[in-house]
Amino acid sequence: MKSIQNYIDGNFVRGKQDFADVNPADGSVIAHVSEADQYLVDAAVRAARKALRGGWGRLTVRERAARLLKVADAIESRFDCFVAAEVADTGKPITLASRLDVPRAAANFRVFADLIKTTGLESFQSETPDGNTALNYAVRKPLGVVGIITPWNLPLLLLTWKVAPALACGNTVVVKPSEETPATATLLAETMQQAGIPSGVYNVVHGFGPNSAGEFLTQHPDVNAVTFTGESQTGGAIMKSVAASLKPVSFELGGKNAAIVFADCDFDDAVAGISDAVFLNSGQICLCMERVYVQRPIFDRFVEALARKSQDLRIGSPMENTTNFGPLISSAHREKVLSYYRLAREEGATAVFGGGIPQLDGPLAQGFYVQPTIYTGLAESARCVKEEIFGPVCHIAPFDTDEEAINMANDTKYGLAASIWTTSLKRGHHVAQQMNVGITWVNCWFLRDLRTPFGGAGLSGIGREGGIHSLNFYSELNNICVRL
Ligand code: NAD
Ligand code: 6OD
Repeated sequence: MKSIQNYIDGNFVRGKQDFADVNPADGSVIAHVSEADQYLVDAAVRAARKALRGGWGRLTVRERAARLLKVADAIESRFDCFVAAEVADTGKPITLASRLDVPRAAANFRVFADLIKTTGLESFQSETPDGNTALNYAVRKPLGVVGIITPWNLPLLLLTWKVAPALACGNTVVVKPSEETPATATLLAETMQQAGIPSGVYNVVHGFGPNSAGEFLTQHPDVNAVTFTGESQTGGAIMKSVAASLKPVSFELGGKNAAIVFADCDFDDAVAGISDAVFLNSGQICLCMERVYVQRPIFDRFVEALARKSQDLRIGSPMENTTNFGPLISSAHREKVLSYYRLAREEGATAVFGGGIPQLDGPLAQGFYVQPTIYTGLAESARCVKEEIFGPVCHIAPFDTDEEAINMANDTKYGLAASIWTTSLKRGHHVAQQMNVGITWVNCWFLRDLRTPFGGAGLSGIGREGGIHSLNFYSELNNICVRL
C-alpha cells in the first residue's frame, strides 16, 4: 500500500498515526497518509523560517522567477503522474484533470514567475513644506512564513494558485492540503526538489482541520499570514483562530452562484455553457451555477434542452476517456448532497432530470456517485435555493424583466460568481455591473485570465487573489520617502 508522508525541510517524514486516502470512484483505500501532529507542524514552520532567513527571500527576483519556471517545467515533465494522482484522489475524469487541473498548476507557476519580474510599484514625487521635492517609492518584501490551507475539489490547481505567488514574492510556505486529497501536494514536493527549490521553502503537513494540522498551522505564532480556500464556515473558524495574532488572511470561500439566461441569448451556446457550469467536476467547483434564471419566453424550451443535454453526461470510471462525469469526493459528501435531493422534494421541487443515485455495476457500485440533477418549481426562499449544495444540481426558475433577474440573482448571502447569457452587448454590460459578486462572466463561464482579480463578496470571501492582487497580498510594501 502506498504511503503519503509529510514533507519538512526537504525530507519526507512520518507522523505518529495514519489515516486512509480513499478513491471515491470505488471506495477503495489507495494510500495511508501520515498525519502531522503539533510537533511536526512546529518542525515545518521552523524549517520554513530557516529557509526564509537562509536566502529564499533574499534571492533576486530574476533568480526566484527562474526557479519557479523550473517548477512549471518539472510539473509538465511528470504530467501523467500528476494526472493519475489527482484522478485517484478525486475521482474526476482523466480528461478533466488533463485539460484543467494539471495544466493550470504549471500555468500558475509560469504566470507568477512572469508577473513578479514585470510588475513595478507606484512612485510619487511630492512637494515638501519648504518648497523642495520628495520622492516616494515602494519596495516589496516577503510577509514571511505563509500557511496555505486548501480544499479537495481542484486540489493541485488551488494549492499552486497560492504557492506560486507566495514563493514569487519571496515567502516560504507550509501547506495543509485537504485530508481527502493529499497526493498531488506531496508529489509537488518531489517536483520542488527536482526543480532545485531549496529545502524548507515548500513544506507539506497532512491532517484534518480542528485539533489537527489545519488548526495547529493557523494558530502557530510563527506563521505570518494564512491563505485559505474552502467552506465559508471554516473561514469563520480560521478567522477566530488567527484573531489574537492579527495575521493577514486571504479567504476564497463558498458560493450559491446564479446564471441569468435572457430570451435573446444564443440558445444552443447557452444550453452548452450552463450544462458545463452546473455539472463540470460533478458540480464540485465553487464557481458552479446552482441557480439558473431563464427568461419566461424560452423557459420551457430551455429546461427541456438542458435535460436533453444532461443525457450526454457519461457516468463511469474516471480513467476512461469517454467518462465526463465522476463521483462525489466522499461518502459523507454524497450523504450531504442526497440530503438536499430529499429536501428539494420535501420543499416541492419537480425533478426534471435525475434526483437520485445511478445504478452502476462492478467496483463503481461502491463509488460515491449521484445523478446529475435539475429541479424546477421551488420558491426563492427554499433552502435548496439558498444554501450551497456543492453537487451536480441546479434549480431553474423563470423571470420576466432584467430588474427581476438582477434582484433574484443578488438575493443571497454569498457573492462569488455570476454568468449572464445574452446577445445584447448593452444588456450584458448593464446586468454584469449590477451583480454583487467577485466575477461575472458574459456568454461564458470559468474562462480565466490569471492576471485578473479573483475572489468573492459576502460569505464568499475576503480579499482578491490573481495578478497584482496576489502579489500585494503575499508582500509587505515598504514605502520609502526621500527628501531630495
Ligand atoms: P473545508 O472548509 O471543509 O476544508 C478546506 C480545508 O480546510 C481542508 O484542508 C480542511 O482540512 C481545512 N480545515 C477545516 N477546518 C479547519 C480549521 N478549523 N482550521 C484549519 N483548517 C481547517 O472545505 P472543503 O469541503 O474541502 O471544500 C469545499 C468548499 O470549498 C465549498 O464550500 C466550496 O465552495 C469552497 N471552495 C471555494 C473556492 C473559492 O475559490 N472561492 C474554491 C474551491 C472550493
Ligand atoms: O481559477 C482559479 O484561479 C480558481 N481559484 C478557481 C476556483 C474554483 C473553485 O472551485
